[in-house]
Amino acid sequence: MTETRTSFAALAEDVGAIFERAGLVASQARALGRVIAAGERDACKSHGIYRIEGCLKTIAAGKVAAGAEPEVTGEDGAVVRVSAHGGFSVAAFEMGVPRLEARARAHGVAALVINDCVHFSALWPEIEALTERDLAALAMCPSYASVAPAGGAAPLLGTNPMAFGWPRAEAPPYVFDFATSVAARGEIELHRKAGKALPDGWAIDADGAPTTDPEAALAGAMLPFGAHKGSAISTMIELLAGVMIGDLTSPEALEAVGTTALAPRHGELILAFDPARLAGGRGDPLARAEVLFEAIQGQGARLPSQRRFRARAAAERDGIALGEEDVAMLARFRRD
Ligand code: NDP
Ligand code: PYC
Repeated sequence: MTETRTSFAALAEDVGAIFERAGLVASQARALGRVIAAGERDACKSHGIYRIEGCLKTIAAGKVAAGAEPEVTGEDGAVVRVSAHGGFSVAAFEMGVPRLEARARAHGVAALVINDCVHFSALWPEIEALTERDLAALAMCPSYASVAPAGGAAPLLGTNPMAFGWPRAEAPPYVFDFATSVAARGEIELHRKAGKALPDGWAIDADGAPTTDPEAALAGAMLPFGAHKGSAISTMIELLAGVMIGDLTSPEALEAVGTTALAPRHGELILAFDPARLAGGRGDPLARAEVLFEAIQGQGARLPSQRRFRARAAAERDGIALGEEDVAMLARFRRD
């Protein structure tokens, strides 16, 4: 298969232009271009250019406020609140970050609440925006009901991603970012498109029986990771990043949008921590963290995001590799 190489900047601009042509206001379109190009650059295919089609469908269906500019709707102590006013989450996050940083520095810990956003993206770009500012960070959001709770057999919880980051002085940050389902729904869709069976243990069909058929899984329910443990963490995300911030839970988001084929609309919660401030002089937290990371790697284990950072380094050196299908897809979106 022939590969085409492109740069992050060129791909981000290309994708942003596709969204501007589809009617999205420039601030949202460019933010989407950056986050989708970052997914492609870091070899996170489930949240790379494959997502363009779903976002375009969401715009065409009128399920995202294409002209909305985010707005800071509250700043109160350690809490910053930004409304996306029905637009995609990414521009709202970018608006909230400097305020979140200032409040985390002032209080040691601070929260960014994003309300009324359409959310399809991976969380690690947001986490890295905070680790770059020497803050530790935790982000989470619901999605739409597609995961059965442990012991149940029907979709109720979302794939509810949770991501954490810790800044490192001499190395890329420690970052993990995962769905609380066994895999992201995007992975199931990629298996369906490729005609590949799912690994065992990812999903059940509409009758509640285990399945490796992606179509049956999409019609049935995905399973939480770690059985009751993932189910409880996913429920916590519904509570903290849905109920607590006055926004939609995954079942409510599905009811509002009406289909899992479009990007869901709900809120997001991002917490930022100032490690030096919280350590209160009891040792250097960044130096102590390095001891732990060294011990993990000393056993031959890898740190989360190392695969991603390797892919990023390769893409920065050689360009982002796009296959023929990807190039054709981008050309089609440019024409449509
Ligand atoms: P993965 O299972 O692919 O990866 C989860 C994390 O674990 C990554 O940080 C990964 O690092 C790390 N990891 C994987 N294997 C190892 C290993 N052997 N040792 C150490 N670390 C490892 O993620 P998911 O499929 O669960 O989620 C993919 C993306 O989907 C996420 O970015 C998430 O935010 C997004 N998502 C978004 C949703 C939304 O509503 N917006 C909903 C659900 C998911 P590495 O990348 O380096 O492999
Ligand atoms: O991959 O599970 C997923 C997902 C849902 C919403 C955005 N991504």
